[in-house]
Amino acid sequence: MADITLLGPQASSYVRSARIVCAEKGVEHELAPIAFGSDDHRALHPWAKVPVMRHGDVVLYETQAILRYVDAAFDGPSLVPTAPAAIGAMEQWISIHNCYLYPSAVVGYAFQYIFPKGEGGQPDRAAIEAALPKLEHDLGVLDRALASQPWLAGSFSLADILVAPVITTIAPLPEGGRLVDRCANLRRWLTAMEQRPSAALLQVPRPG
Ligand SMILES: N[C@@H](CCC(=O)N[C@@H](CS)C(=O)NCC(=O)O)C(=O)O
Repeated sequence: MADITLLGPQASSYVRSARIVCAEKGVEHELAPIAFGSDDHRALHPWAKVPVMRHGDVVLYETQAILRYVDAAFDGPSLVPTAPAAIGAMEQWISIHNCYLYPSAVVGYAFQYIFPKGEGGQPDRAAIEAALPKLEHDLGVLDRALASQPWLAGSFSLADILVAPVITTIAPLPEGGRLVDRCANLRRWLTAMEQRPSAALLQVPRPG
C-alpha cells in the first residue's frame, strides 16, 4: 500500500504539485478520485477543493500545507531552503502563485479552454483576450526572476513545485504557448523541471 493517498484528479494543477512533492521526496503515493462537492468531500475539505491528503491518521487540505508536510515528514533532500532570504523568496512565490498566478493563468485563461462557455460550446474569445494582459504580466515577472537564478528561491524548492504545473497547463494552449515561448528564462526553467524525476507528473492528461 502506498504511504500517501491524494484525493483529486491529475488535471488539477494543485493535485499535480502534491504528486510532484511525493515523487521528489521518493514517497510512494496513490491518486484516488473524489466525488466533487459530495458530503464525503466536504467532510474532508469544507471548501470542497482538491487535493486532500491522507497519511495514516493525518488528513490535510490546502496544497501549501500538504507540500510542507510531505517535505518535513519524510527523508530525502529538503525542498525548503535554509537561508532566511531564500525562505522568504520561497514563501513569496507560493503566495504569488496562490493569489495572482493561479487566478490569472488557470482560472482567467486556461479555464476558457477547459470549460468553454462561448457560443456552441466554444471558448469565449472575448474572455480569452481579456485574460491575456494579466497573464503576460505574471509570466514576465516570473521570467525576470529566473534571469539570474535557476530556481525561484535560488535552489529547487516547494515554490517551483507549486508554480510548474500552472505553466504546463497553459503552455500547450495557443496564446499561453506563445507567451511562455517569449520568456526565455521561464522556458529554460521549464526544461529543467521536465528533466527532474517527477517530470511525468507535470502535465495535464490528454483527453481520451
Ligand atoms: N487553496 C486550495 C486551492 C485548491 C483549488 O482551487 N483546487 C481546484 C482544482 S485545481 C479545485 O478544487 N477546484 C474546484 C472548485 O473550485 O470547485 C489549495 O491550495 O489546495
